Amino acid sequence: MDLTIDTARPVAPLEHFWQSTGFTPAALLLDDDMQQQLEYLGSVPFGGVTHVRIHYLLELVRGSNLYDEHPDIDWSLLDEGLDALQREGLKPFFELMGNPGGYFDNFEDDQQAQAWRRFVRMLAQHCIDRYGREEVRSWYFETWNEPDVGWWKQSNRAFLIYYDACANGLRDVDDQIRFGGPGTARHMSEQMLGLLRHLDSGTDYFTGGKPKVDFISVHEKGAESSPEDLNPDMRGVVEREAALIEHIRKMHPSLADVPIMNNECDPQVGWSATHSWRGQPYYAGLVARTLNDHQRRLTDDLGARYVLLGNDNGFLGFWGQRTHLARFGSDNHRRYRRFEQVKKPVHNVMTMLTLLGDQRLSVSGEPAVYADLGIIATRRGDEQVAVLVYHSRDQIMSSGSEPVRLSIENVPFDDASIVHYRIDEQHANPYRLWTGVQRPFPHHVTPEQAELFSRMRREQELASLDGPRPAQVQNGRLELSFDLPLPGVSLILLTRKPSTAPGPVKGLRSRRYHGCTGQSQLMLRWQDEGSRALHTYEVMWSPDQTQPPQRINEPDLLCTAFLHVAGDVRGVYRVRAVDQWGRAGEMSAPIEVA
Ligand code: 8U8
Repeated sequence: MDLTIDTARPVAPLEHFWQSTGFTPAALLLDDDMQQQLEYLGSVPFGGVTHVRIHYLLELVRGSNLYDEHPDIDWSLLDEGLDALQREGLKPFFELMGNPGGYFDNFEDDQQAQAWRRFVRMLAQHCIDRYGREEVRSWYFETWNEPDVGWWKQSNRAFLIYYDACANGLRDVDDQIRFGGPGTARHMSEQMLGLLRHLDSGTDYFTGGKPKVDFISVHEKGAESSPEDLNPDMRGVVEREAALIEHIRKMHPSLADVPIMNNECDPQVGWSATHSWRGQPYYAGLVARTLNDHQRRLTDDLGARYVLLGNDNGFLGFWGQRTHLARFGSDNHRRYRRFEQVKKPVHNVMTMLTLLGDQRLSVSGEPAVYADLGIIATRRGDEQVAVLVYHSRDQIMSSGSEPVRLSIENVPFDDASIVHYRIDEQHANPYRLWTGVQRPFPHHVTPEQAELFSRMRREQELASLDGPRPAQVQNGRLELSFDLPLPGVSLILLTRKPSTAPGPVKGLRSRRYHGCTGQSQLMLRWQDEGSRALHTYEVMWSPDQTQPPQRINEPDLLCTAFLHVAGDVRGVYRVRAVDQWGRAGEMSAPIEVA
């Protein structure tokens, strides 16, 4: 593949529309292992994971007298769950799903419809009081999950009344809160078509006017649920979404400009079934390719307002399950609060993607949409050029390698540094270490495996294949050649040297967790320093304030989290940022762990 990128020719803004994940049920938000996962999700820099879509959030709400004008509502568990997200800078993608107090089983009953609207109004007001109006406007609110496959127990008519009750409850408080649906599971199901008719030509149950809608959501996945590793059909996913977009334009032109999303865009239905590719680079490659195919086919070709693509992969589970991290330890979350978690390649690809710029660049030689090889070439102002190249195929057992030649032209700076990050079988792939040993069952991690976990954690960070080093930019032109294995994802960053060293690291905090290997664990989290010229964070430790600090993170870190695992984790911790020229920023204020 021979590609020429013209840095001087931005073709369109690049929205980072993929920064979302999801899981179920909401009660997991209260558990240590989910909270540790949230720390990792929140540590992806620059908001690389922003929205978390969660079923049954309203099951965390307890209430009585919900048919009354002034019901008694206890928000405390919901608050605890949403606080856990907000602590990590994450936002709920809030499905209005659940049955608080058990009052709601038929929205065709007017008393229940009115009560639901009132309840949603109180919920919106409560969220604004607690998190602020601007913050809540940056969330999404959505209907019940997949009302077409059994999550919804009421009639289709009741669903539309429920829809209007949600919309009006939110609008009663703030018209700028974003609301949509229906998040249906089956292609063009009656529940999707019925909602489109309602939004286009129906009347709002409460106002008699036009129903409110801020987005239309759908779920399209690549393969059905099966204990087998079916080869996913991600092209089919995009084409079915295209068919929905065409249907809306043809049948409901008044809705043609409503933003659209697939907020469960998973390669295979059935998050908990074991498909070992989910722990491997194959899945990371599919995510990169699928979002680029969405961008090209739906945004570029069809001109759709495509606003969000979510992988529903924020569950807790093992290598083969649909999760960001492999979790080891007892399945009984509540009783045995000891666990280990290791990052998967699909987590790290979110870090690669967040490093992309905000303008897409013109590329010549780009393969057609749906090709195995693809590129997303971007820049960010005059500071950075970021180019992602993937090699991915909808076929689980396939391998090989392709030569890639990049010619980057009109680079707007000379004093550039270059760094090449890579995910493939040999890079950022801790699963290969797991399979290389006589391995324990996930539920029976023992102290003998401490060494294995420390090796997997050395491997779990996004690592550089080449650089950072000075780039040979000549007359604004840089040539680069490499082989890209299948599956594989490369990210090349060309960065202008900032005039100053990184700023100080702020907001350092820590939390203890209990692992399974007998070692102590301390999670350190800090705020993003904000520099796109970052090479690594350095986590510094000393036994006390009088001793010189030493770096304890072996791998370089682009993320703002580090789990310190050691016999003892007492002492003084600090963190600083180091840029690609080796310049260190000011150390954070220390925290002392007794
Ligand atoms: C197609 C389909 C049929 C059905 O009976 O139930 C479904 C349930 C179907 C598709 C999706 C589904 O649930 C969603 O998908 C899950 C999964 O494991 O793939 C989860 O990711 C989601 O939380 C759930 O909304």
